Parts: sequence; structure tokens; C-alpha cells
Amino acid sequence: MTGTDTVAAIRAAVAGATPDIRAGLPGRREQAGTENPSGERRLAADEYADELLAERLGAVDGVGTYASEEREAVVDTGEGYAVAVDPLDGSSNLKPNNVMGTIVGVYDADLPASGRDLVAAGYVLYGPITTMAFAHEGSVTEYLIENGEPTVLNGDVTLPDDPTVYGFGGRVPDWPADVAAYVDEVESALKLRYGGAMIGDVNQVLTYGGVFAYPALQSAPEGKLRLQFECNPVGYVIECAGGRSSDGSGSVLDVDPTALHQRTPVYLGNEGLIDRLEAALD
Ligand code: FDP
Ligand code: ZN
Repeated sequence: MTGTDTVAAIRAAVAGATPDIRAGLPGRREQAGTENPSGERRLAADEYADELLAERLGAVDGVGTYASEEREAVVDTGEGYAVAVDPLDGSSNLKPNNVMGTIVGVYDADLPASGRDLVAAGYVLYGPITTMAFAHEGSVTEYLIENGEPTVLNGDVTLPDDPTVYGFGGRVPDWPADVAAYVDEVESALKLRYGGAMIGDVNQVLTYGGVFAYPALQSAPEGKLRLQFECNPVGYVIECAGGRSSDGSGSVLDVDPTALHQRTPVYLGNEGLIDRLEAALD
């Protein structure tokens, strides 16, 4: 198998798992009674999606490592790429029946790896319909997924030139003053759209243009979102779609990987908005 074949097989495996992930949600909205490696309480649905994806992705020829936000350590699955997965992003949205996602990063390196080692990345959005944005070889394709089968909706997704939305996580009083000042500045031109699931909020930015952030907080200087499983893969998608990612000072893809579950502040969106953000945080 070539690298491209493996990436296609990973994409197909993720798409193929989505009907099973969706079907498993209704009975798994309660707490599992356990915590993930980041100290967050897990839902039964988080564990279920993780087990399912470990099985499906671990079986793909050319996948050598499976890692997940829900597991302390990586799983050795053979020879090949390392896949890093957030099985159910935004799972606190399951109780109120709001959107959630699945994120996958395909690294050609041992984990924790740099975002520059990604060869592909993508995410599934479980909304009124199931869609997937998948970045490979510099471009982003959007798919509709029905019965686990992807069909192309847009073969070259790019951020619109005229951005209209923004969404920032964390409590406003917990934002550093420079983040609050930046939001004051952009909210005169952009509409607030925040749903509390990274993938839902980022996909609005990909669709309408704008800026998503889970910033550094006063109480948590590293923010909340995880580099390997969330920030790198989604930053890669946004950059391949012509946007920018940042940790506040430069591309998220350049953040030094130090630990599998490390967190980083993350800012994603149209180039001009991220340039202004970095200037504001200077
Ligand atoms: P969740 O805790 O529901 O899994 O993955 C972390 C995440 O969701 C992101 O999807 C989301 O952007 C963020 O946390 C939301 O955090 P807040 O509740 O602090 O806004
Ligand atoms: Zn997540």
C-alpha cells in the first residue's frame, strides 16, 4: 500500500464508523464514572466511540499506532502511520442534543509529533446530517456521509473572503485582557456563534469565514484543547483551506510536542483575523 492508499483507507474507515457511532449515542448519554487522561469525566459514548475507532483504524493496513484523547498510552497496531483521534469531540453536547464531532490526525512520526508531521487530517461533524472535512496534499474536501459512504460535496473547500462569525471558549472573565480586547475589536464586524463543540464551531468558520478560539485562560494558560488530537489536525485542515492557525504567536503546527495529552491555546480562522490576533497578543 502507498501512503496515499493508507490515507484513503483511514478516511474510509472513519466514514464507515460514523453510522455505528451515531447509532450508539442514544443509550450512552450518562457518565461512564471514569476520567480521561486530561481529567475530564467521560460519557459512556466517549468510551464506545474510542473502542470502535481503535478497532476499525487499528485494522487498517499501514496504521502502526492508534492514540486517542480517551487513552493514557498509544496502542501498537503494526507498521505505519500514527493516527491520533478525538473519538467524540464536544461530548458534553450529547445531553442537550447538540452537535459533536470526530477528529483524526494522520502523523508520519512517533507520537507526540509535530503538526508538520501530519500527512492528512480531518473531522466528522454529526449535525442534522453527517459531513466530513478531510485535508490531504494541500487541499480540503467536504463529504456528505450516508450509510458510512462519503460522497463529495465540495472538492476544494476554502474559507470565504468575507468572514462573518466568531466563537471563543472559556468564561469571559477568565480571558486575559488582550484576548478580551481583541474580541471587543472583532465583534463589531462578526456575529457570535458558539455551540461548545470545537468541530461544530470550527465548521461554521470554515463555512462562513471568521475566527474560532479556545484561548489561553487566566486560570489555564495552556487553554483546554489538546495539541495531538484537536489543535494540530484541525489547524491542518484550516491551513489547507487557506486559513491560519495559531497558538498566539505562530502556527499551531509549529508547537513543540512534549507530551501526548499536552494542551495549547488555539486560534483558527481567516488569515487577516489571525494576523490581527497575534498582533493584539504581542
Ligand atoms: P467537550 O469538553 O464537550 O468534549 O473537546 C473539548 C471540548 O468539548 C471542545 O469540543 C469544545 O470546544 C470545548 O471543550 C468547550 O469547552 P467549554 O465548555 O469550556 O466552552
Ligand atoms: Zn475534543
